[in-house]
Amino acid sequence: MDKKIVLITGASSGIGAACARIFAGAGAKLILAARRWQRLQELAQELTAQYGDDLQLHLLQLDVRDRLAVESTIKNLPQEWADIDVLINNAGLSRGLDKLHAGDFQDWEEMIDTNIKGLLYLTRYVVPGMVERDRGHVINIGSIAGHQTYPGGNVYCGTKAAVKAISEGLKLDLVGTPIKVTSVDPGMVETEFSQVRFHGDSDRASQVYQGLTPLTADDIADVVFFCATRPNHVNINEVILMPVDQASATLVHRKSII
Ligand code: NDP
Ligand code: 8X3
Repeated sequence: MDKKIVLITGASSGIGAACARIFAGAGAKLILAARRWQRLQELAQELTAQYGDDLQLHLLQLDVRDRLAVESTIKNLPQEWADIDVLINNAGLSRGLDKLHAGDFQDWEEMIDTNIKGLLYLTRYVVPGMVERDRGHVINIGSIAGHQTYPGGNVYCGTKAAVKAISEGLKLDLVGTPIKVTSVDPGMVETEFSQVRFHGDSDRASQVYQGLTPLTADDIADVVFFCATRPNHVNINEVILMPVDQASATLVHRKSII
């Protein structure tokens, strides 16, 4: 990974921030993107304090839903940041857990625009450069929600099923090039994910993980890093990982609380 350029979307929190930490430790040059500028700056300060001035960082305030912003941001990257080696399409979110027939249109738009269209925009603007340079790796963060639908998951699960299909499609379309495509598909990971899903209702969010040991963002970053560091001829297509306390999208074991 030394001096390879790694672009991580959704780096201001959770899995994206954990990926930034592990790739920074391996000497990668990091492009960190998210909407919350302050959070990106805090992460940059933390990483610089840990790894010193050798660490090269480029921060982007970017909403992945904005196609024109994605286009101009990628096309106008400074020369020394333009040759992206690894794209980690991590930015994503769930909104609500309503039944489909009671669903909120704004929640739907946000999930579809971020999880599907945002991922497509980054891919569309970054991958041509990878093809030209004859090297690169796209790592999409999918979910078990793309493999199994759960009650109330309807549109979120639909977006992650789309990510699964898009990852498979990209792999098919890039065959004959050395570019790798991977989907890392976790079960329950304790991040800000549930806070965002429940629009900031912290009590409801913490109940999601009550009585079980969820995965951590670092667990996912570890797997992403493994996938990114295989020999040139090895492509990890898909990794599904869950906490030991989880057997499927709908079956988890919770220790009883007295
Ligand atoms: P977090 O809420 O902690 O992080 C989500 C990240 O996505 C934030 O950095 C946020 O940054 C960014 N993001 C959201 N919308 C946009 C946008 N429009 N433009 C740019 N960045 C955006 O959750 P996780 O770390 O858990 O989620 C990361 C990925 O992992 C998501 O794709 C999620 O679906 C997936 N996932 C999560 C699981 C879990 O249980 N936590 C399980 C399986 C998959 P900002 O708000 O600053 O823009
Ligand atoms: C996040 C995992 O099960 O909440 O993608 O959908 S789940």
